[in-house]
Amino acid sequence: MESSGAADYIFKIVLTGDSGVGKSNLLSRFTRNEFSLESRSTIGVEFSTKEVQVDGKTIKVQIWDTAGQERFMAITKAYYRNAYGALLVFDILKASTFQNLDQWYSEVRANAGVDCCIILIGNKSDQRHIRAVMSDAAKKYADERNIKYIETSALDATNVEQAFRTLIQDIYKQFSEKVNVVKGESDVVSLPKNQQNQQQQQNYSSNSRPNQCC
Ligand SMILES: Nc1nc2c(ncn2[C@@H]2O[C@H](COP(=O)(O)OP(=O)(O)OP(=O)(O)O)[C@@H](O)[C@H]2O)c(=O)[nH]1
Ligand SMILES: [Mg+2]
Repeated sequence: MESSGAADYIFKIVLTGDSGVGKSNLLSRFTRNEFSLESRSTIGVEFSTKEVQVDGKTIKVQIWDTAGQERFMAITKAYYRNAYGALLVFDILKASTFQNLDQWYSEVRANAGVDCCIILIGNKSDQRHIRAVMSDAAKKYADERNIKYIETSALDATNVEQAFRTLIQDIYKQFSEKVNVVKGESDVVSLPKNQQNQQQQQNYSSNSRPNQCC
């Protein structure tokens, strides 16, 4: 989608998980509809944006693609700060990437906040005939943490758009609920409506974040 330069809201989201699970390709599939069989491992952090429409609003998402290699952990976890959502990615063909999820999950919770929306992504579903992690096990992991589970393929594009959109919609839904609370409180505080809107928009931009996310 073309950037209109006039987004209603800006949400920051992060991609996290072991090296090689397909984070960078999920991002390039979502933002540019591109896939590379020989993509290089991310060094530190990369960044893309995309605008999406939700509920008649234009939402600009800033997507931070973090390196999965252990040696970058000190750098990448700093980028979880102020994130409203995260895609926690593992490779359904590689059990170790599923076993390591706790580490990534804890880092997101510790640095982005307990309220950050998280979706568990089992990537490389195009190769599901040789999968090492069963859907039931991944679903159970997600259910125990009260998060959603989606299987994707960056290679053939299955569910990639849906995964990002679900996360963005979840963040927006949480945001709308908070706005309703603020509106309720504003009956008492009586802020002018234009000021309320400005304040709410700032709260959900990447630069200002008095409260943790959804
Ligand atoms: N079959 C298949 N291969 C994929 C898929 N997504 C990514 N790959 C391949 O997996 C390898 C690693 O993909 P990347 O996107 O670079 O992985 P990453 O998670 O960004 O890795 P780091 O940057 O090191 O953290 C590449 O060879 C991709 O072509 C997928 O959906 N299906
Ligand atoms: Mg990468």
